[in-house]
Amino acid sequence: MAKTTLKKRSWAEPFKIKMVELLKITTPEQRLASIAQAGFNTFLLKSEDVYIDLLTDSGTNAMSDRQWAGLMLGDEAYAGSRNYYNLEKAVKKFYGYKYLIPTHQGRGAENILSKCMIKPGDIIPGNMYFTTTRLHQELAGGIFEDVIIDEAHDSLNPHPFKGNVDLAKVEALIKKHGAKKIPYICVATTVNMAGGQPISIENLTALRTLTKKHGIKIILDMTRVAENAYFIQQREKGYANQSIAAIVHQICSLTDGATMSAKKDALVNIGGFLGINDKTIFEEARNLVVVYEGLHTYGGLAGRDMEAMAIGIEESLHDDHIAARIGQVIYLGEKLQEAGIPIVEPIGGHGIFIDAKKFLPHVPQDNFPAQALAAAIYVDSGVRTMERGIVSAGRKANGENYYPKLELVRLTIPRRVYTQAHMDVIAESIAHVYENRKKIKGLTMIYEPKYLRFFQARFKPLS
Ligand code: PM9
Repeated sequence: MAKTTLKKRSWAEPFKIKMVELLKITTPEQRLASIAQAGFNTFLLKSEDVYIDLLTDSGTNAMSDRQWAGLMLGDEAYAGSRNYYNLEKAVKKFYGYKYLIPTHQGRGAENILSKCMIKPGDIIPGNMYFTTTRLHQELAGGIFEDVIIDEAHDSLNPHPFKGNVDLAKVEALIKKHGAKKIPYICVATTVNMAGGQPISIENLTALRTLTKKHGIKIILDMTRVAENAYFIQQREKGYANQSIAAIVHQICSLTDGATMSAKKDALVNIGGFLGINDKTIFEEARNLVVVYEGLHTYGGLAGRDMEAMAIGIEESLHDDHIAARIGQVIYLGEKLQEAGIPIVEPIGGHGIFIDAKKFLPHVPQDNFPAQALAAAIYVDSGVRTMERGIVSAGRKANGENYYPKLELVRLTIPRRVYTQAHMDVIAESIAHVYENRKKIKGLTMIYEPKYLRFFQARFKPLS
């Protein structure tokens, strides 16, 4: 008998399942009624009407048994909870920031930071906008300027670090406005709106040198920093033998502070923080947090949530965790590529981003192709995805729509939640929708809220 040899070795999740949550399977007729009732906005669906929920990886992670045990150790004192000190220890040890302000989630930290650091008329460069981050910058009177490399706006460009900052764009802003008008550069890891694309250590180091020369701070959006570190380990010369924890520490050391939505990489269902090295900014932030979030030793969180976060931070940096997490995203992405679905390449860290302009070339951007596609996917299989295009981009201060180059539907994979079989079902559904794509017409918006319209806007089909 011929001997079979394994061509490659598969990865598998570094955990086993201890508890399950049952899902409801609905009919296409039921889903059509649900999405119509939700104004063709997947944010407005009831979760019980969803089969596989890829709306977001935010707060949707499965916590470990260690984290659940941590919940029982919650010290719910109003002031000075021991869990706060455990969290402070974890942030110092793994990220290296000197001072910690806990917040209820990422945007709580963005609000405090923006209020502390931005004066009206200031310029805030960033490697692509993020919805809540830009809004807080604008509400503080700042003006966001996109300084990501051009390659990031092209869904098919294979650049391995599409999250990189274009230093020439930063220099041009310094020349135009003067360094005094730029309090900090906001640098995101695993750039969300670009399709989960990483920034390299080389680029961040060069940015550090440039900003130091001009006295400009770097504030990291470290929401998905461990995923970014994985791409550095896999793709950047000199990092193949470094641990995720070491790379994450190095990323943070190149910055002056960070905002964190711990609901993503840090493997919790709620929580965030502001980490900062400057004592003056810390003292102002510590004062402001009591206005908006809660006392500076809980920042809107229960003690038990801070404990789960401290444990989650440590678990998020395990090499086997991150390899399996991104391995699952890549598994789904490759299935979609095999089916000829146009997706953002290279495959990103936290999800697959379908290029809706290429998927539905017959639907103009003013008729919300990504929004329409997300609704069609839900009707096909009960898989809930999210629009990341013109609806998410919102309007400029003068009321005009932003027209982002990328018009995407995001299939975001929650951490430690779904199996490979779920990924197969998702890929089959998208392929089916693709075969029938000509039937998808666009939408018109019939209700538009003033802020972050993608959360609550309502639509109706064109035909
Ligand atoms: N991101 C996401 O689904 C949840 C809200 S928007 C649909 O991707 C970055 C890079 C994020 C992020 C949230 C926040 C805000 C900041 N930066 O949601 O307030 O991806 O915890 O964090 C979402 P919070």
